[in-house]
Amino acid sequence: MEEIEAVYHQPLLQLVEQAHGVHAQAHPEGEVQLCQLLSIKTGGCPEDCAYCPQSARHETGVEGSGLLQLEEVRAAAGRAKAAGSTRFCMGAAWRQAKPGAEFERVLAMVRAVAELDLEVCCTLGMLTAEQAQQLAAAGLTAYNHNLDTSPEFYGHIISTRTYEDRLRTLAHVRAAGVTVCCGGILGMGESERDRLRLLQTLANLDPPPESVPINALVAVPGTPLAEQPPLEAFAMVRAIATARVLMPASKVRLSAGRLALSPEAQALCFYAGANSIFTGDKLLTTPNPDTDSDRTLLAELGLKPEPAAGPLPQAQRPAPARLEDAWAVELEAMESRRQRRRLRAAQGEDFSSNDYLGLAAAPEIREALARALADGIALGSTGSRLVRGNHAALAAAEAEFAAWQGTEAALLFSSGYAAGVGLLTTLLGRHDVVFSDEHNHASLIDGMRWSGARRVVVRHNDVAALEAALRRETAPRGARRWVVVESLYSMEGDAAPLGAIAEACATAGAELIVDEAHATGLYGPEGAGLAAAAASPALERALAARLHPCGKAIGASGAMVAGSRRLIELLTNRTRSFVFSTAPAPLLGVQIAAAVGLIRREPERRARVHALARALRAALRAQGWAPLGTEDAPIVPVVLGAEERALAAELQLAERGFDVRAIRPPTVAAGAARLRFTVHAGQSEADCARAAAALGTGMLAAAAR
Ligand code: SAM
Ligand code: DTB
Ligand code: SF4
Repeated sequence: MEEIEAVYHQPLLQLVEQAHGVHAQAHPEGEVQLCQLLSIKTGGCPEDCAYCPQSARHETGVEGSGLLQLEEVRAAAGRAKAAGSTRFCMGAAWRQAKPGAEFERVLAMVRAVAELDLEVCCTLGMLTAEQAQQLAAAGLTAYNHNLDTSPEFYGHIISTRTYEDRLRTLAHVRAAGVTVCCGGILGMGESERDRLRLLQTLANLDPPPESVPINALVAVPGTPLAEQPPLEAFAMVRAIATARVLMPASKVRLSAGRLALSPEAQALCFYAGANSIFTGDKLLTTPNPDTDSDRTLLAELGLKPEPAAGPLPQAQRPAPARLEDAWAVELEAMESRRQRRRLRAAQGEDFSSNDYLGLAAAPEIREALARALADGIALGSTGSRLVRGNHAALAAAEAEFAAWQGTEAALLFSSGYAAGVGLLTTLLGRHDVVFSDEHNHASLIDGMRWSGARRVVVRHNDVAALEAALRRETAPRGARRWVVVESLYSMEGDAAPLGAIAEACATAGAELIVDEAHATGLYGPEGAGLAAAAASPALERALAARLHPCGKAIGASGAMVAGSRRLIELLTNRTRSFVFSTAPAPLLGVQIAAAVGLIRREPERRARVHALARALRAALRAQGWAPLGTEDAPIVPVVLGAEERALAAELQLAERGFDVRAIRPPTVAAGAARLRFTVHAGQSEADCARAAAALGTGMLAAAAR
């Protein structure tokens, strides 16, 4: 208890700062889950909860109602979803849920809401173990059952049931595999110690509740607590911050009582770790801020509604007890969404790989590897780079790479993902702000998220939007601002306006990080990439690091980060995906060095790729398609819209001997499913024409016209 007191009684800003730090480590920052409440059975409750307008023992004028009809609930849930809520919570003014027709109707409601892919929560009073299991089987995500206050103060508020009753229901919920939503109310006349005892009790539940609603008393005339003075805003902030520190992984919900909280107080609550609110102008029976004012508040604070998580197995159906069964259910759910992917051997003419220059099988590189093998190169690296794995071939590849890029140094990572996540988690501080192109690769997004920096997503390749965001979004004193972009986008096939982006960064004093995944080897002097091509004083000033995955035009694997000697030394010391990985096999160093040499010596390879890209685009246009992307870029996407169309096109091309892959949501936006063609130096213009014809002569082209 002393520890909790020490957290709670810190100077307010220090407490908020601590909580914010905990929050940033465990949750995507700047996201707030929107939830909608619906009272499915109102008033007339036999319990004597002193705060509650629905108790039959208080004269509150709440109009009672019987249990709503299924269709009313389904319609309300549909409206909630359309308004952006991702969780729907149904409350009934019952002491306990009684078995029978009404409970069956509640189960049907749970099923109906789950079918809408919303998280489903219920609060129905006490439950038996069997009822909890029935709700689980119907698809319930969470059960809300609050402890309300400390065990010591509880008797002052409720006499008709005990703390132990509450804990028993919570245990039934847990045992059924439903997540627990459990919190309390502040401002009922309890002491500060009572508030801390409540938080302590919640945090000591094993595991702690996944969801912790913190309510401020809505003092309803007619209830025994009608005359309670309003809760001090800072008490709410302290309780939220302390809950966040004690229960880092839980959703902390800023629940009832927001009408009495100023926007500034709510802002502090969000900063301290609240990441959910109830929206809509009514809670269960009492008023709540209207949707428009909440929307304005969130926009002002730079917060955005948390996107739907996608159907969790738990949200859909009870999680089977056996792990293998639970995995089977999850795989089936993917199958039913047509999102179950399978590893398969490549077949057909290659119009899908990223081996743009044909180096993955180049004889010159084979020879370099054969020579190294003949010279007795070690096959395994035997340890991490900082221990025994720092093989001369890896260091030589880095030196060759840096010389090519014109940077002081370079560092090899075992994959592009490891490099992206590692670079960003090392460089970005949690107080920093990072401006991220909306089409950045998942490795960059994960790195930005895990860094804890505040992420501002900027419209794809829109320099004016970036400039506006840089003017608008400032960083706290001592923190930095970063811009993270790719130089050629993998699913769009278009190049970034790097010169203008660098100017914007230099003007705003922001640092720039460029991922050259698809441009390395194809553009710029000696194929060094688009950053090298865009060289300018502004780029020189702004560019902090560039990332060069080696599994695309270089035809190998791994990834290099290129930059200053200090940058590379910092990464060598601090980047966890580097420090804690076994070094790549020395042969990878030989392969990358040989490929870089070839790229520098043979400009004709990339010239071929650019010519083929133009040829394929022209051939597709001739068939009536509108390929995306920069004219000479080797990635040639054709948007087909619906997933089914993209899949049918993939199949049709496969039947005709071409390997072209459909790219579907969530990799691209809904309704923007596409085919992603790529071209390779070894192909001919005639090959491109045949591939376009294979798409164009099919029923797809007919349907599109
Ligand atoms: N009958 C069920 C029960 O007690 O669990 C469910 C409904 S009850 C209205 C859900 C929760 O809303 C209560 O546990 C309480 O924490 C909160 N609540 C009720 N009236 C409130 C009020 N006037 N102000 C703040 N929170 C309130
Ligand atoms: C919770 O802790 N707060 C929500 C939800 N759980 C069910 C309910 C608040 C109700 C406020 C009073 C009313 O509107 O009746
Ligand atoms: Fe009934 Fe729940 Fe209100 Fe208590 S809080 S009176 S149990 S509806």
